[in-house]
Amino acid sequence: MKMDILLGLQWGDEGKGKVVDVLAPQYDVVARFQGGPNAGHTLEFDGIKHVLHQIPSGIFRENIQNIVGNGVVLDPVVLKREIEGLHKFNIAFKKNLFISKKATIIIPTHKLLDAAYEKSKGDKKIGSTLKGIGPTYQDKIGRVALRVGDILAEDFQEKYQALVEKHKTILSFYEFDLAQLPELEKAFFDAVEFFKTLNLVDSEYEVNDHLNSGKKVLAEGAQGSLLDVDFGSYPFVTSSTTMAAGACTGLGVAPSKIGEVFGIFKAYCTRVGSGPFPTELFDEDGEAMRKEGNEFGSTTGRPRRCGWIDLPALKYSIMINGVTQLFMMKADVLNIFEEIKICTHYELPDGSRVDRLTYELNTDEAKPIYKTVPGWFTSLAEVAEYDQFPKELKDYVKFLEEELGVPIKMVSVGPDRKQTILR
Ligand code: 2SA
Ligand code: MG
Repeated sequence: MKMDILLGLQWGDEGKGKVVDVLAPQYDVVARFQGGPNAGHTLEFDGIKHVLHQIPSGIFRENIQNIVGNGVVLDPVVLKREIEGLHKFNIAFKKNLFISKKATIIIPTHKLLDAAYEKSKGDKKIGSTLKGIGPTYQDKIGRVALRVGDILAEDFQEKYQALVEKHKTILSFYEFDLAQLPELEKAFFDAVEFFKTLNLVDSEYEVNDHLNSGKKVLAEGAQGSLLDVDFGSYPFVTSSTTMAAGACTGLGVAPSKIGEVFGIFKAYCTRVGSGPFPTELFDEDGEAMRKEGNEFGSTTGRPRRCGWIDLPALKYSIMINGVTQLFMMKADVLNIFEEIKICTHYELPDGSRVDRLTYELNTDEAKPIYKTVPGWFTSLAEVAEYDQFPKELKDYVKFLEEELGVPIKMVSVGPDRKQTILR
């Protein structure tokens, strides 16, 4: 069997959690390959809203195994809290959750470093979620990080202390107050004990064994392609490989074993944190989108920046990921607009038009060129199949599909599992 990949094509929060939840019944395994507690995947069913940070979105299904791969950075404190928070739903963690021993551990000083680095950047800050993501990946690449398997070894405490001393030296350079560290460490070691009771495995064998025995595996991306450390709007990116190739390195699956690549995008655009966003709206339309779409960070609660859909950016993401099917989310948020804008190009100060995200493209100077189309301006609450879509929505879907060159196979018209229309 080949492994399918599902990922976001914008700046995150495209609705990946919901799509995984809808697709999950077709899969035996759901696996996370990058990111960590910075992610917030929202799933809504039976009138309850769940936000998952580190646990794969297949966890609510009894017959699905959930794997956290080596490419992930894990905060034991957040994981413990997340698992405890789900206890009332009788989830079979022992049977269905597996964590790579090669995943990297976020320790308390990584979070302090995240805060210190952000503070030192002043108004050039990344707008990080302050979950310690950047400093942890830095230590991984710097070959000094602690990995999940290390917590089982006798010298874990020593290894931990060596890393903390290193961090303290850096933190003293930033004159960072360490008063909260003892309390954070207490919670950390408490969570590490809990962590030892979970299934810690060599997940690359797990995933490949599943594929070889004919099981269906879905790799679940976090954040979005435009936050990828190589191809995103650097330096305003996260520190992991969020694109499809990251599923290979983050799970230990060969490129020749990749099947479908599902690209998720919102019918408009949002971004949380700093960095360029050419189609961002600063007017009442943006405000209305935020309110209608409830666009607030599901991890940090920060208001998300909102704007119209950006086709050059989407085309770029489709290219670097090799997307084979598109899923459009949150179409219902656009119900409130009589007219909808679609950015097809950027105009540069010299008057030329481009639709490529080159290194030189200065998005502060690039002006989005819009095609304006009529909105459907009606509720989609009663829509249960594609034929019932208002004509304007069908036209919107068709126009995007033609421009993007990849079929839009699913359109979401509301938060519930049931409000997901297949084409
Ligand atoms: P970090 O914390 O180092 O990964 O931050 C670097 C940039 O990546 C952005 N980022 C995100 N963008 C959208 N959604 C994310 N997850 C949460 C959510 C975010 C939240 O689902 O809403 O609750 O605020 C996410 N995680 C990281 C971040 O904003 C920085 O621009
Ligand atoms: Mg999110």
